[in-house]
Amino acid sequence: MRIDIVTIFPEFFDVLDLSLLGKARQSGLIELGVHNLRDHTHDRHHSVDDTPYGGGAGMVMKPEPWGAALDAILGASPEAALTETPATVNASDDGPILIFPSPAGDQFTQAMARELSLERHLVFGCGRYEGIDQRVVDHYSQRGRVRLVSLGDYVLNGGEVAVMAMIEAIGRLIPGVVGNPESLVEESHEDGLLEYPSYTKPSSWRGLDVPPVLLSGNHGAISTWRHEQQIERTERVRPDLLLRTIQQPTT
Ligand code: 6SD
Repeated sequence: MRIDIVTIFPEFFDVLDLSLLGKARQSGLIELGVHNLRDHTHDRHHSVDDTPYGGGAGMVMKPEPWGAALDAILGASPEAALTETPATVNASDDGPILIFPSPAGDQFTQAMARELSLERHLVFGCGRYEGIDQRVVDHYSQRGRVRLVSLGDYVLNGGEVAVMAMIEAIGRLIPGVVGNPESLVEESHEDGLLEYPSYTKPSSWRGLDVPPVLLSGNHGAISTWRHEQQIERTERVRPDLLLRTIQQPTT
C-alpha cells in the first residue's frame, strides 16, 4: 500500500520509522510519503492560512497550497497515481482515497480500517487552525473518492494525531505487517465484542491468582470462559456494541 500525508508538521510522522510499521516500510509492504504543505507555497512567509470570510475567530487554511500539494501527489488524473505501486490482492481499482480527519466526519471504526486496508493508495490531508477551505474537499470530491473521517467525539488541534491512529489501525491489517496473523483474529472489535482478559506467568502475583480454568488444559472450557468474559465485559463497558452483535463462541 502507498500512503501519502500532507501536513505542516512532517516531523510528527517520524515515529512511523519505528515498530511494526517501520519494519513494514523497510520490507516494502508500506510505502510512505510525508509532504510539507509549506513546500507548495510561493510567498516569502510560506503562508498556509488566512482570515475567514464572514468573520469569526481563528484562521482557515488557504486552498492554493492544498491544491498544489494534492495535485502533485494525485497526478493530473486520479488514475495516474494508481500506476505508482504494484497491485495488491483485493486492492481497489477506483483510484486513491483522499482522507481528511474531521470531527464532522464518519466515525472511524475497525470495519472502516479493514475496508481501507484493502486499498492501494491512501492520501491523508492534515488540517490545522480552524480547518481547510471547504472548496478543497468540494474540488477533489468532483475528481475522485474523498472521505471526512472522525476519530471520535472530541476536538483535536489538527489532523495529525488522528492520521497516526488511522495509519496504525489500517497498517496492521495489511497482510504480512503483523507477524502472526492469528493475533489479529481474537481482538477487541473484530467480532463486535471486547477482548477477553489475558494472563501470563507467574500464576499467582501479589495475592492475585490467574483464573483456574486457564490452567486446566481443557480447551473447550477455556474457549467458553473467554467468550463469557467477552460478553460480560462488553455488557458492562460497551452495551452499545452488544446491541449490534450477538455472537456464538468460537471453538
Ligand atoms: C483543524 C482538525 C482536524 C481539527 C479532529 C478530528 C477529530 N475526531 N477530532 N478532532 C480534528 C481534525 C480537529 O484540523
